[in-house]
Amino acid sequence: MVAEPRGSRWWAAAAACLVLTACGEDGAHTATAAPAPTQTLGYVAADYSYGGPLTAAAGLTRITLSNSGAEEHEMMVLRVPDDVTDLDPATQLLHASFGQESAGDFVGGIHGLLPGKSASMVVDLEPGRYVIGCLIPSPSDLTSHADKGMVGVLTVT
Ligand SMILES: [Cu+2]
Repeated sequence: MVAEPRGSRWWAAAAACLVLTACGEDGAHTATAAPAPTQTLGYVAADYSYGGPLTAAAGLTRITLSNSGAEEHEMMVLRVPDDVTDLDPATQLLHASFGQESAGDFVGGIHGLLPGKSASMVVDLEPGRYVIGCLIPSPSDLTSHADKGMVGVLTVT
């Protein structure tokens, strides 16, 4: 009769110990599994353009975007296929957004960034061309920001 509660406490202590050990191992594993970006590219979104670098080195990259405009903005990052000639970035972005596979693959995006806000994303940039752009339409005329010039080509080497 006396041994039973003692046994329960021992099991409770053993279980707590196992949980702590598991947490420690899991935390260490998470820390080593996520490599740090090797560079940061900073952009400022305005109505209707981006300020920021149009060339970069390949590698894991943090991209930051700050919205200095009066409208909501985004930055989509589209890897352009190497065989695309006569690149028209706004059209390329539009075709890719409609799922046209030949237009390329999106590697990242920051969406719905309100005026005065900032956000960042991490993308793995391989050598090549990337279209950066914003397809949000202006409330006044429903024209996409890309069609108003908020689009660019980032060349990665
Ligand atoms: Cu925009």
